[in-house]
Amino acid sequence: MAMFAGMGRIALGLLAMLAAGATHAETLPRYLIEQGGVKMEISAPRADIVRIREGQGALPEDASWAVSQTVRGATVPLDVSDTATATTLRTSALSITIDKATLAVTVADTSGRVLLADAQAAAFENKGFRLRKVMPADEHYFGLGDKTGPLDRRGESFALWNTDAYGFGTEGDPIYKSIPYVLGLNDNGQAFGLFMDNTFRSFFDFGKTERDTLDFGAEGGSIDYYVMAGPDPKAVVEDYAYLTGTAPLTPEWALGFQQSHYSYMNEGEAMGIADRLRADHIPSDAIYLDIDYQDRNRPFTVNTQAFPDMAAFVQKLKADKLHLILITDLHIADAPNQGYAPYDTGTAAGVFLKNPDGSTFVGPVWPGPAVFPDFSRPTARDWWGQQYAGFVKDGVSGFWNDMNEPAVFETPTKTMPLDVVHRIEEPGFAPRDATQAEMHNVYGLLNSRATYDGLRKLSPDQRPFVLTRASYAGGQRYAATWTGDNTSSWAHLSLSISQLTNLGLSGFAYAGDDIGGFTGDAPSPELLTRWIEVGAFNPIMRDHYAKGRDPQEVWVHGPEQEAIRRTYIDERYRLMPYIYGLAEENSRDGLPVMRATFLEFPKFAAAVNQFMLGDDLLVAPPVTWESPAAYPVPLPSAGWYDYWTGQRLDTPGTQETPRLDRLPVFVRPGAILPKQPLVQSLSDTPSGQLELHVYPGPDCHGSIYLDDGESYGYTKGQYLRQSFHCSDDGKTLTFAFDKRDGAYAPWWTGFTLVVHGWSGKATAKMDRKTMTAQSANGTLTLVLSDVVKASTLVINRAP
Ligand code: MIG
Repeated sequence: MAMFAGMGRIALGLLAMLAAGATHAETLPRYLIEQGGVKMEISAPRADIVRIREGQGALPEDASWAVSQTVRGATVPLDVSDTATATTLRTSALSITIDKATLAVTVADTSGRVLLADAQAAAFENKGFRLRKVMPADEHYFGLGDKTGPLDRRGESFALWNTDAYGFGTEGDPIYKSIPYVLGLNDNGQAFGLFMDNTFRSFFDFGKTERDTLDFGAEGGSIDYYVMAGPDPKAVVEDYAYLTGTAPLTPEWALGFQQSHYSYMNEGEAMGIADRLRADHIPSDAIYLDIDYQDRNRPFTVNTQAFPDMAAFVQKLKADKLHLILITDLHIADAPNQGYAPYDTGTAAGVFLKNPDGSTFVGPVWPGPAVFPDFSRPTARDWWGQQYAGFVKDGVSGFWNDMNEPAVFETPTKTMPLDVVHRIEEPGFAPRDATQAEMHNVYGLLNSRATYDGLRKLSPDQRPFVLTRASYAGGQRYAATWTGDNTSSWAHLSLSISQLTNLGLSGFAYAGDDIGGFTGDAPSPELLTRWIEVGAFNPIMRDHYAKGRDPQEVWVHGPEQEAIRRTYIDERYRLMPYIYGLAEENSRDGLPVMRATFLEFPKFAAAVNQFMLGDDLLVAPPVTWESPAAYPVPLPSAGWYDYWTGQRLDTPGTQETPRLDRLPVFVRPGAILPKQPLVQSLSDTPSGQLELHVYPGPDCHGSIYLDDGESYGYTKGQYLRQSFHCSDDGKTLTFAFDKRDGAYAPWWTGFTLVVHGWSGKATAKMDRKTMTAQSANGTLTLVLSDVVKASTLVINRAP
């Protein structure tokens, strides 16, 4: 196989043609076949991922906004074998069979499980195409980002066309993002992945229109898709992360509680919110300013009547240990000769999108007539990045990219005409003009990419925080996201759970929704309380709401509701070592922070609304929020623990009677959860002991990850990582500390082990030291000094 590695395309094509006619096995890096004017190329960037490209007359351009050139260029050898009617290509994990007459493809794994099979060969229609795949009766479908509807997409159909979907319904479609990636899961818990890398308006139809057919396609562009083998769902998520990348590690403060409103109108109002958060002891880390901080809604300006000194305001917030996040929309006011620098410098640099006749496209948005940067050009992205220089200098910590579908007012399409001209200057692509029809769905991703890259340049040692509304596959590399303008209703609270878990499966580990709801009437006390409870276990936790309605900060419904809400926010802050550890894990393997239960337990039939935070916590909200009736909570096995009481459950499920102050959360037997003392802001260094909560059970493990939470020191050894394991034979619990890794110094004085499900006395021994300990309320507490070396603690249950 090595001999093919350096060969050019033409030689490969020739070899492939030879291979196609040969009866003996051969090995090729890419397989090419042509039939009836259709050219098809099959390659495997990795043994468990196959890429299929097809075009009429010619193969499509080998280019992508989602998948890097390195990944697209990678090939593992394909073993080719032939029969009279079909060719089969094999990697160590996959087998791909192509019908020579029709080019219909069947992808199977080496066990013979069919992952995805053509019901019909690809059809080229108008300027686009359509693929029809067999949809097995026991297959369920997930992914597609934050599309509405139930978690499982089976029986639904979706259009992918980024849309400003203000007040979208629980079945509303299309909404803000286009992530053409699907995870299939069968009743045996086996999964596969499918990613169609196409930015044109596209669709996925999961047997809604055509029974038992998974139908997908696009209005333009070419056929370029990947099938991933799994076989378990986590492996598919990791495959997709390999293709499209992972989210870079967030600044830790962005995992704290964030308060936002459209809009806090002036400094006094915003400081009032900051001060109240502190006075009421609501742990929190960020405040947002929405469009009204600007001068006449012009991006990168400040209304100095309302905010006389942004740098000074940032310092005041900093004294309250809060970060400031500013909205920065991409619609630059069309304001020539007015001294509006973004317009003047952008025009001078020629960065704005054009009409087909070469004039600049102008469309009305918040500032009135506006022009739009052409983010597919590096010069435009650099120019955009520089716009942040002033705010970064002022000390602003994060930026919010809204309206980047892009939204345009006063037009029924809610966006710009399809013939607006973008210019592609990107490695892999031929330098060329492209229409809005091609670029629309990737525009939001490119906007957030420009923001992220700009911030990286402006403050090289600060991890950026960017929040985007629109995006495309791979957008997780640049920004966190939220689900847009939801409604203050129970149905939307439930919807948030399926949206955020599907976003997590689709690469976006950092996702949140407007807690309490954005549109409609302000939430009832119960609705806001429940939403905050659930939000405490979401990756991003932001309370945000629209103009012209009653406020919905944590305190608005009086002390009783506020106390419940505070309990949940407090708990999130105590759990921050666990949550931050999940974020760090995500940066390496792409596993989301908030998880569909099947990611951990592929055969477990979870109830609606159940979800997991990492691999240890299972959150089980009521299925119907307002009903006082008891509801069943299925659990993956017996032995799970109630998070709040620490009590071990002997059955693989329980009943819950809804109580407003209780959001049921359960802990995996075998979990070791790190928790820290409560702080009011993540800028505060906790003091005291790090708690390790041990929940004895099988596969007992946990870990801690720590760094300074904001810089890139961790890439140069300034981190702390340590794993823990335990085993329990009923008499003795053995707790093992692995050797600590990394140079970052911990804040804690030592570890406090809290072992749950314990009764009676215990003697414990570590190194040569013996201690006795007493349990209370079912937990055994052991206060230790810091443990840096590999060590074993043996805890004997006293007879
Ligand atoms: O047309 O900036 O989704 O979060 O508060 C509305 C004002 C524009 C839509 C965002 C919302 C934000 C609002 N924006």
